[in-house]
Amino acid sequence: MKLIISIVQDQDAPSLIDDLTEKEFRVTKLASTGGFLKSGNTTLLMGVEDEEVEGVLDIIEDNCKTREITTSLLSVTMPGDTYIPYPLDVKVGGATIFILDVEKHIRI
Ligand code: 2BA
Repeated sequence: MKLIISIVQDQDAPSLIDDLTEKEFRVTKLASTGGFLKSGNTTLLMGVEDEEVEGVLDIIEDNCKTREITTSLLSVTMPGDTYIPYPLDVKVGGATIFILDVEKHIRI
């Protein structure tokens, strides 16, 4: 068994979860925050059999899109402690996925 941890953009999460549950995959949704942009994203936990991993990856690929966003995250420090927001274009990936071996899975 594998644990798939998938960090996706909030906009893509509802349709992705719908498609996963429709195919009878079990999924847990966590509200998360990206360390770089400091804005919300969604982390999904999915415990699946080894042979189901590829199917889950296909569903993620179908639902999650790469987007370019402009953020004013960076700031330029000027003399006198003045900060000027500096626009920055960031390409946020469709999904960041980690696949881990599961030693034991128990449902009580
Ligand atoms: P954030 O950390 O908010 O990152 C958003 C996007 O900003 C990233 O998209 C990447 O394009 C850019 N970025 C991140 N760190 C950067 C840095 N140090 N310098 C320049 N640009 C940087 P993605 O790579 O698609 O990541 C989307 C979200 O997935 C991340 O949100 C984070 O929440 C998560 N993530 C990505 N890689 C991760 C990793 N190795 N470990 C844990 N979480 C990760």
